[in-house]
Amino acid sequence: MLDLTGKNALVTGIANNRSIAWGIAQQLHKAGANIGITYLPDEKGRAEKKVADLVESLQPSLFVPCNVQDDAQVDETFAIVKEKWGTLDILIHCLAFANKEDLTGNFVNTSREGFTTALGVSAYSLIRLCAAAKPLMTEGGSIVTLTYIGGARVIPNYNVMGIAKAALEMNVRYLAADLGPHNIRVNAISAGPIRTLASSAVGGILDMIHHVEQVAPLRRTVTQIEVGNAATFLCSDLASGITGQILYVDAGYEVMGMSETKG
Ligand code: 0WE
Repeated sequence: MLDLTGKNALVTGIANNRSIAWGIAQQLHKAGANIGITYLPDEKGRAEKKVADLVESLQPSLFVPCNVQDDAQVDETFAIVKEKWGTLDILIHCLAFANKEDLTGNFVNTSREGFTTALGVSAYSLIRLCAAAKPLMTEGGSIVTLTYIGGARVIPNYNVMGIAKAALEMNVRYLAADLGPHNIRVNAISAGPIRTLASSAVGGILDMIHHVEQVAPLRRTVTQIEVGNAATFLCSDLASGITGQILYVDAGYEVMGMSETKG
């Protein structure tokens, strides 16, 4: 029933073997999808080698640099998709960035430049990728992005990323309405906290994981593979009636009130 054979899936946001995007790519591949990978290029080409080595087992038929802050790189990425694949079925958006100084301390001190950076990379980029993907999704499509509960409620230190995720979640709804007539579905997965390159760079992530292990209904955190399974479902025909939704994959944490107690 869940079979992505013959589907072309472009996955953004793999940095290393802890990336949630890596969990998603593995599960899409397992379901039979043809995989394309974009990576964030760096000056020394280290990222390219690292990601290329990691994804080798998925035999990606596309491997392209794409910094979403550069419109030319986005255009080039989808020109390559069009040339090599012709059509696109699945787009996975796992991109976020805020300046480190904006992920700690007093939110009120967020700078205009820091706000613009966070919203541009983390929220606007979804609109841009959807616009580029739309003409290639001629047989319909499924687009999945990653969000976090900090976009819906206040999480200490998440700060400007919370505003970026709130914008991203609203993007999902407007994009779902806009692209729905083309049979393109747009959904987000709100993942619970996971130790990744991005989360480990912020102080206190282990305390947050410990908190989730105490209070989440399942008394544990989630894995990249569990997020990958949910993404694979959303990209499959099993989810053909689902668009514009935020699906919490968080061991149930989101339903809890009084979460300082164990219920
Ligand atoms: O969305 C995220 C992480 C996003 C992120 C992380 C970094 C760290 C390094 C965006 N930009 C940067 N910039 C850097 O320079 N998460 C959901 C993980 C995360 O980040 C947090 C969290 C959690 C959870 C930040 C503060 C508090 C909790």
